[in-house]
Amino acid sequence: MVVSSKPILENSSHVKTCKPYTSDDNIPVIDMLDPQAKFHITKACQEFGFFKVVNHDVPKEIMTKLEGEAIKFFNLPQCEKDKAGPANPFGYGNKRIGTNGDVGWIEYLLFTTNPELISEKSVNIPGNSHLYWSALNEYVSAVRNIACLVLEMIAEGLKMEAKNVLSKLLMDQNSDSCFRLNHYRPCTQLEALSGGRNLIGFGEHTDPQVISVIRSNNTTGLQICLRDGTWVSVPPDHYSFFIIVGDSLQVMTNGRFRSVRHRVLANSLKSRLSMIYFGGPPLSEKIAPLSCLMEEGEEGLYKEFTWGEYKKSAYLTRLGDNRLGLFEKK
Ligand code: GA4
Repeated sequence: MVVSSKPILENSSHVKTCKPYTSDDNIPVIDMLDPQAKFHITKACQEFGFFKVVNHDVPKEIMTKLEGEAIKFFNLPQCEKDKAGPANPFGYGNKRIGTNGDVGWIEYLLFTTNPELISEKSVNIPGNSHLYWSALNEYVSAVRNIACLVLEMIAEGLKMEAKNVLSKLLMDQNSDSCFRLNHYRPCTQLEALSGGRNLIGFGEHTDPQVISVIRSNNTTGLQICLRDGTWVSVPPDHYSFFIIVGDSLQVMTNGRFRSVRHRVLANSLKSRLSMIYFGGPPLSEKIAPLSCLMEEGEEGLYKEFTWGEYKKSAYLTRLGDNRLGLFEKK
């Protein structure tokens, strides 16, 4: 095994401080009770690949229960947390992300959400793990429902013939979805280490799946990249969800929707806890532009592939790589 002699943080990246938005005026906010929501969602997916969802019906208790369990876990002594690792890919990970050399100022737990695999035995959570798993299962099923509802609204907004064309991929019992709890400790040495620049918590990347649903505590850190390349900070909102368009949805809409690059910067004062559901299709599912969305004579922008093939290729890349580039028709 090759062990780097450098402390892991020295290997991590920094970015120049960017001008953050002071409010979320520029990030689309979708009110799920608005009868026009489906049209606002499709517009947001095209322009940003990202939006915030309010007036959803997920009870706060479902969020706070899992957050409490996650905080209990991340507050355990390091040797206890290590028992749930290493993340390969599922389990507890510390600083290392993936297997290709990415690092960040982060610790996390990564799970599959496949009902046959998500069980108390899949990741060894120390302590009263029963409470942990019940909070996790309850939260995952609530956010899967939000993801499916959003996908159904997208199908309606894009006037597809059946509203479950996209959501059925996540409802399938073989859906290859996953879930992660990310904990970013405050980085008190931030100034000294990075000379006034920001330390990367989770490096910039796009999500390979169809759609991701993220919520966090009230600590800043998440940033998205706009079409013109500007990075903007997303003001956190404890009880709202943020939706991220993934690479697979970009392909299925033949590039109409945008899988958004995003990243998390470390915060020098407060710890950030986020929980993200990544809705993926079954491994054997063909990912290709949906014929019902193609206009006459429109060329598909991507080569044919299954989700399993894309995932395999994605897991060989570095976080910041352009993973879809390999599948674009030249
Ligand atoms: C990004 C989205 C999800 O967090 C994730 C990540 C995965 C991992 O952490 O193991 C990857 C990353 C993500 C894409 C490229 C590869 C794989 C780390 C990495 C360097 C769980 C996923 O599905 O893809």
